[in-house]
Amino acid sequence: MSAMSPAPRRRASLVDSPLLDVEKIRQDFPILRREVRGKPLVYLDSAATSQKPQAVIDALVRYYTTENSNVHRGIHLLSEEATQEYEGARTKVQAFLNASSPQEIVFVRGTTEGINLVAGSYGRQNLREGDEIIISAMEHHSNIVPWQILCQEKGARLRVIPMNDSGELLLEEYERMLGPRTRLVAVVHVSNSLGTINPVEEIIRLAHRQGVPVLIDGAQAAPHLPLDVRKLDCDFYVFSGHKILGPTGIGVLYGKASLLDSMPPYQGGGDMIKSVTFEKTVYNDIPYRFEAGTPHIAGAIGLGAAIDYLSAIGLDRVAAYEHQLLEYGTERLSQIRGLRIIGTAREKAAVLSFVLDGIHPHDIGTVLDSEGIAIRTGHHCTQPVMARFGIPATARASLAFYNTKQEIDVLVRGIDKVFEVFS
Ligand code: 7TS
Repeated sequence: MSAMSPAPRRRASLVDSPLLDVEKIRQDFPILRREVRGKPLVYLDSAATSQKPQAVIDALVRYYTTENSNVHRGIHLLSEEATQEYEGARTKVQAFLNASSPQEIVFVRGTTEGINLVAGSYGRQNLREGDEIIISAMEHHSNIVPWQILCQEKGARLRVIPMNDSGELLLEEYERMLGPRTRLVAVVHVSNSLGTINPVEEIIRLAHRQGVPVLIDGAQAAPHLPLDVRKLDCDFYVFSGHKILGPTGIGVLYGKASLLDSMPPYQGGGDMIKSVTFEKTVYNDIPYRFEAGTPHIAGAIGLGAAIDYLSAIGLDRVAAYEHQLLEYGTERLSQIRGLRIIGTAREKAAVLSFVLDGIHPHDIGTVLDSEGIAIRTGHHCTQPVMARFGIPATARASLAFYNTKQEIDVLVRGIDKVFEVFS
C-alpha cells in the first residue's frame, strides 16, 4: 500500500475493548435483540437479575426434553442421568468457588434462603442471650432481617459497622466491635445499591483472630469477581444463580464442611434423612441434610451451564472489562449537572446509583423506560443505606459484561431527556 493510500476504515465496533469480544458475546443473549417501546433494549438492571445466554436456556430445554426425572431415588436410567447432571452441577459450583469438596455446596433457592438457612440452623444452635452478631450498614434486607428474627428469638443483639460518605466501611469501628460476645459476622461482598467492594479478606481475618465465623453475602460479587473461598477463608458464602446468568429459584450456600457437619437440619422432609421411624429420624450427611424435598433439578443444571459459560470467558476478564465500563460511566455521569452519584468508594463494581436534583427516581425510571432503557429505581432493598444518605431512593444502572460504552451513551442521552421533560 502506498503512503498516499487512505488508511483502511475499521468497522465501527460496539466496544473498543481488547478485553472481550462483546459483539460476539451479545449474540449469545437472545433477549438483547428485542426492542422495548420501539427502541433497542438497553438492559442496565443486571444487579436485579442478569440476562441468560442461549447455552443456559438450551440446558433447561434439554433437561426437560430428554432427562426429566427425580434425583437420588429412581433406579431407572433417566433418574440416574438426572442425578449425574445435578451432582455434576454441584461439582461445577465447587470448582467455581474453589471449595474443598462438593459436600460443602448446598443448593438453595437463592441468597436469601442461604442466609436464612445459616441463621435458622447455625444461628439457632449457637446463639445465647446477650450474644452479638455483626453486620454492616450496607446490607441488603436479606442479610438484616434473618439476623433480626434470630436476635429477637434469642435475646441477642445486632451490631452494625458504619460507613463513610463514600460508602466505605469503617474498619476501625468494626475492630472495636469485635469482642467476646460476638458469635458471627455477616457482611456483603459487593453492595447492590452502592457498588462498594468490601475488603472481606481483612474483615474475615479480623473476625478469625477472635475465633468468630464469617458469612459473606456474595449475591453481587459472584457475577463480577473471581472467587476463591479457600483463599478468603470465609466460613459461609452465599449467592443466587439468577444473578450469574442462571435460572431463578436456585442458589448456593457454601459452608466449610466442619461447620455444616455440626449444624442441625433447617427443614425436614425427603432427601435429608437416612432413616425414619416414628421414634427417631437419622439425618443424612451434608450437603443432603440441608436439601429437603425435591430440589430445583433443572435450576441446578442451568446454573452449571451458566458457570461453564462464565468460566469460559473468565471472571478476571469480565471484572477488567466491567471496570472499564464503570470508569467510563462514572466519568460520563459525573459531567451531568444536577446529577449526584451515590456510592463513590475507591473499590467499586458494576453499579451506578444516582439522584437528580428535584426529580424523583421513579420519574427518572419512567422516562428512561420510554427510551428502552431498563434501570431500577427505589431503595433496592437497602432502606438503611437510603437513610444513611438522607434520600428516599436512587436510580440505579447496573452493568454486566454484555453492556457497552454505547449503551452508557444512550443512558446519558436518556438522562438529558429526563431533564427536558421535568424542567
Ligand atoms: N444480597 C444482595 C447483596 C443482593 O443484591 C440481593 C438481591 C440479595 C441479597 C437477595 O437475593 P435473592 O436472589 O435471594 O433475592 N438484590 C437485588 C437488587 O439489587 N435488585 O433486585 C434484587
